[in-house]
Amino acid sequence: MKGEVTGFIRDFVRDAPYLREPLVGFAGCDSPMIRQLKNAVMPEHEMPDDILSDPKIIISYFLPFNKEVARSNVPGRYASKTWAACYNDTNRLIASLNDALVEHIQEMGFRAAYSRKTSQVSNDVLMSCWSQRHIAEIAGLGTFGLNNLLITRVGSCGRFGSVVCDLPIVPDLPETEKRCLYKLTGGCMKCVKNCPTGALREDGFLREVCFAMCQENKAECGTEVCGKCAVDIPCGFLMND
Ligand code: B12
Repeated sequence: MKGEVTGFIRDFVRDAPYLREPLVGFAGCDSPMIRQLKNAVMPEHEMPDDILSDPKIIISYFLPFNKEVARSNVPGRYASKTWAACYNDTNRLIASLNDALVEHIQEMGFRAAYSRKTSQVSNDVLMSCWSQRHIAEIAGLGTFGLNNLLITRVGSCGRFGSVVCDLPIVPDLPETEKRCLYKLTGGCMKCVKNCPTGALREDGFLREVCFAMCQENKAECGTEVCGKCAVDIPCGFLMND
């Protein structure tokens, strides 16, 4: 069944011209790490059974951008038009993929649903009640980098989505392999150097400062993005596909 779900996701996004092949991981709804999200993120973080009764598995997927998208976002202080367009396109793609995946799972004779609370709570609370990166980490898709992004085996430059379901699937285990050069060697820090505002620092991440930069970009390119910490870094792309 893992192969069926993974194949469905890969086929669904195959024609998106700005993506590489997706990664898919499976988190067990009874993992103690899921319960801990109320502490790690916030008390209002949803639990899988807020989304679907008697849930078994969270399907988490990573949609990696291609190199052209990343390269477009390297020069200058502001996000490229291509980066902004890909952000908007992947938002739509994630929504339609989730709907199609739910339908597909129902056709397989099982139940599925997804969180509707994936945006930030408000401009004052820059967190969501369903943290895609934390879910992806539990589903074995990657480990956190100094850039504060989840670094998968194909890199950190891309987007995450997820669907809760009751498919009888054996969960994947969280990865232990660190891929962030700073965490491995104390060196690199390219993401910190790329950050145009100092939001990303060696000693932490200032989300309000990052958000202010995303808003500055909105005035420039119409979309609240930035992404300089996801491009022109050694961990943006880790496999040559
Ligand atoms: C709110 C939000 C923002 C806010 C606040 C950012 C933030 N860090 O929270 C703002 C607007 C500033 C923002 C900016 C960006 N965002 Co944003 N954002 C979100 C959103 C909606 C919720 C994030 C959230 O609630 N985080 C929860 C808090 C508690 O987590 P946190 O601040 O990251 O802190 C945790 C990690 O650092 C982690 N951690 C760090 N090191 C380690 C080590 C270990 C061992 C562990 C266990 C944990 C850990 O623990 C911290 C505490 O829990 C998600 C979508 C979603 N629903 O998840 C997208 C999301 C996180 N954003 C994303 C992206 C791409 C961006 C930008 C690049 C903008 C852009 N698209 O151009 C920047 C990057 C900022 C950065 N480097 O983190 C992607 C990340 C993809 C990836 N590869 O990781 C997401 C997942 C959207 C998606 N669907 O793919 N974002």
